[in-house]
Amino acid sequence: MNTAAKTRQTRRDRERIAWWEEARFGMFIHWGVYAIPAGKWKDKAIEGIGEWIMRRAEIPAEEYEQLASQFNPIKFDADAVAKLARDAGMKYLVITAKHHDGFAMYNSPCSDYDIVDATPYGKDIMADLSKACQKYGIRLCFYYSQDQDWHDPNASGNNWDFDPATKDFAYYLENKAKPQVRELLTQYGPIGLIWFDTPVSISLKQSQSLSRLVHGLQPDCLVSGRVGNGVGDYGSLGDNQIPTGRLEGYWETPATLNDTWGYKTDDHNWKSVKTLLHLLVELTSKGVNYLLNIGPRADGSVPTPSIDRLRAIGEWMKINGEAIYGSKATPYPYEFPWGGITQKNNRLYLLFTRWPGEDFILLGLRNRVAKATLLADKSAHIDVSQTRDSDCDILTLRLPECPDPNVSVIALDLDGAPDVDQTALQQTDGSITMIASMTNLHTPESGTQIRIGESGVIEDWFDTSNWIDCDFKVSEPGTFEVRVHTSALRRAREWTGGHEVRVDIAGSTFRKTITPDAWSDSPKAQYFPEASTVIGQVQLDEPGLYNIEVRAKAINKESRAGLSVSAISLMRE
Ligand code: FHN
Repeated sequence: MNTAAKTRQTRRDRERIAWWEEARFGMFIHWGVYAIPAGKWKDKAIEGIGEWIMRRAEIPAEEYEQLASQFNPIKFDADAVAKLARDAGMKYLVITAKHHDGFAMYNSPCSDYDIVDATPYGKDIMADLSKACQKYGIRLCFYYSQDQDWHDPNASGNNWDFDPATKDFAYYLENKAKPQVRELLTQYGPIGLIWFDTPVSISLKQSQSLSRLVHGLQPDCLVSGRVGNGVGDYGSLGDNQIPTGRLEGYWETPATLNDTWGYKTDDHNWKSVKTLLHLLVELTSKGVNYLLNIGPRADGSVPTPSIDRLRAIGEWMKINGEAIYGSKATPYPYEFPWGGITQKNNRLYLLFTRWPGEDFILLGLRNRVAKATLLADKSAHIDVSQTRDSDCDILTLRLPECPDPNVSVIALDLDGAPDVDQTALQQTDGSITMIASMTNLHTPESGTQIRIGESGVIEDWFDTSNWIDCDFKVSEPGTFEVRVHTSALRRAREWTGGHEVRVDIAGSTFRKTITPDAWSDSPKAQYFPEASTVIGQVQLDEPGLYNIEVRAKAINKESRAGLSVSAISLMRE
């Protein structure tokens, strides 16, 4: 599935996306008639995400259709939903106008299978939402499943009712998808974006024609990367995917509060406010918008755990939002164990998910810092000192008590645009981390070439003639444990090891099989497991610049992802 956005941006493209780039945080709403079974079909719990019940249980379209006659969401309060988004600090709202089940959650003149014609409720919730969003300054956006439609014989997805051999996707696109997209863009005023999804069979020409349709009807409306074939205005990472390191360009991650998107009675796996804020920090500091989902019940009410969490995020945003809205990704090439960094003009924001205590040291910042401000208490004094030691800039902050155990933010006013040493530097805890995007890729002229994938991890490492290397700076010499970190990928959600690697560092050579010596427990690894393999110990006796090389000696043939290296790390013992 190619979900990246177009790579060349015109001035018009940049103007169109400016509001979205500023917004950083949005609400996703998965709501449809699947909220009635809510994960159970004929008393049987159906595994997986709630809105997929029709496909997972292979419910015949004629039977599933009957759900519409029970759909009466009298508790749906468009005003309260838009206000919840506003109170959470979200700037846009994307609601499922039509999901893969094919049911239109709006008044669709071209179909009777919609909320107005097929339900006892009979009203158009999108008209109400459009008004409410305008009232609260939220951009209304629509999710539209352009490829899968399990209710339609010509669309993708339903092979239990409809013979795939007789499907005519072009007919579906012209006669249902495009007319419905037209309706969505002409019935509800200005729309922020159309969130297309799962481009399983759509061709490049078809993706382009859908995108042209959207831009033709509403020139300011964005098209999500999942329109397919690299055509969208911005890229969409995998569901709940957090990249390794900062990304270039425009990216968004759709994410869940629990595990499902559409409401399921038995999904109580709610993420804590702390985790959600950590994810917000991680995504924003990497230049990725966070589109966080709620799944209303069939009666239209929003589950209380969702409301509570969003309100708590909103409280945090009131104090710390300036570090999020309109911010750009960190100027640092690597990640920090204590949190993330964002930037805006000459300001750098340090977002601490782990408060460092009294003294905090940041290495590699070449600017002069005029002032440090704690956003939660602007009157708190923060002592700033800057020195330069063996070719490295050292900034020390003397910090007050931790104001917010979830995330606390310090703004640094700099003497110019952030200027940061891009070398891998040894941190004060003795560690050195080189993430995949910092390494040099050496690829063969023929054969499969490795590349840095959309999530910042090395992909396509199937050919053993590829290799990588990276320079790093040691300031405190000693014995170091060397690790290679590997990650699951979007195309193969399961982590696989079994590859043999050779690592060369400072005259020592190690051979090792990739095994999960330690699993990452960071929120980032919840849906895309990450493991590290201990390669060996190396003695680095002098401070200075070193180099590390990683080669694949054998690739596990069973692995669909290949050797997916996310980072190399050294830790002084
Ligand atoms: O299949 C859908 C899924 O139901 C949900 O809508 C997510 C949200 O990003 N998108 C698809 C899977 O990636």
